[in-house]
Amino acid sequence: MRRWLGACGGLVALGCSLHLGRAAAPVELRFEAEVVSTPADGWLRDQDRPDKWCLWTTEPEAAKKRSGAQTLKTPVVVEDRARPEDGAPVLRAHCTGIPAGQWDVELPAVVRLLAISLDGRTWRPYRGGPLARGLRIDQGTFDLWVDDRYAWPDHPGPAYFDCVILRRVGD
Ligand SMILES: [Ca+2]
Repeated sequence: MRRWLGACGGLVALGCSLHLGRAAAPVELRFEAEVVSTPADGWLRDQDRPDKWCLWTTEPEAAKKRSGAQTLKTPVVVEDRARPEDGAPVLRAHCTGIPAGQWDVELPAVVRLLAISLDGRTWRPYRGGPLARGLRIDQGTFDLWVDDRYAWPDHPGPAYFDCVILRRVGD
């Protein structure tokens, strides 16, 4: 039930156009990282460990900063990791119930570098902004793999995986 609420509760119409002849109103889908990601034992609640994600629920003013007032965060990555299996486990975010169309994808407020992959094999660093633009989704699902792999030497600390946002850009 929680998974269902998390996925479907994020369907938000951001406004509707009054211009006749316009296509459907812009739509944003929001999937909470801790709802759609597996394995669920890949994180510990409010505990920092070098080999686990932390589901951080005790951050001051979390309701203002984080979607759902909580976020997953990585361990501190001191230097780039050689393999995905090092450090915290790779998380697979499986987003469902997506209407067919074209979508921009973004992860908000990452702060440092997450490792992301669209196929579970090819990785790249990601610090925010468009993760994909105009991605065609016809089968109702979007999968993203997220890992702790890249260091941020100038200001070491965690990177945040809060939620996956899809914004509709076309039919
Ligand atoms: Ca890892």
